[in-house]
Amino acid sequence: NKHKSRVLWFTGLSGSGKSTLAFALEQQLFRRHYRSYVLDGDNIRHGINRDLGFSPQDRTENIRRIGEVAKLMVDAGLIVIAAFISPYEQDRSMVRTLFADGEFIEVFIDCPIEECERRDVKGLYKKALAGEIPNFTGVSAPYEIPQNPDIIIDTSQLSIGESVRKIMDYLD
Ligand code: GGZ
Repeated sequence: NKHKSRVLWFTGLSGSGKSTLAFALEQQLFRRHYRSYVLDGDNIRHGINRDLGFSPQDRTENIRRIGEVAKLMVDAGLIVIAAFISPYEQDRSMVRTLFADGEFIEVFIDCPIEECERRDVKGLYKKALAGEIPNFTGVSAPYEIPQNPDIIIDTSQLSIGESVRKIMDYLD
């Protein structure tokens, strides 16, 4: 276990490609015999955080708990990839304080909202724009752009492979 365990914290809009990129990166890390684990809405919001919704307070609590879980997993020696919108700067910097210097890597998954709306993988933007989903990030709830991310990935410009390589280069 000679690699340094850490958390790669993906932040970005719904549909920006966080989960897709997270799992592609996990695969690449696995090939290199690194132990990693992806935390995302599917394994967190349906489980430990199923009592939480999308109000500002609930999002803050969502991110706080995920930060604590990620910390435990980093203590256990894993490379953790956390893929959550995490729209508030204050919540992201709070999570950063849980980790030692260099252990928390903020990755801004930067995709123009027009492109996220065009992809609309789950039809959520359509519903949100029709007023059927309150507090939808980018439509009726804020997304605070990271001011000082460690890595920026524009998924409207880079392929998945190129994006994975950019992150691997950073880790190397
Ligand atoms: C934003 C929402 C909302 C609202 C449901 N706003 O694209 P998805 O579907 O699969 O990912 C989104 C996910 C966001 O959960 P997070 O835990 O990442 O959010 S946060 O970090 O802000 O706590 C989206 C779906 O949940 N979803 N309602 N109102 N996204």
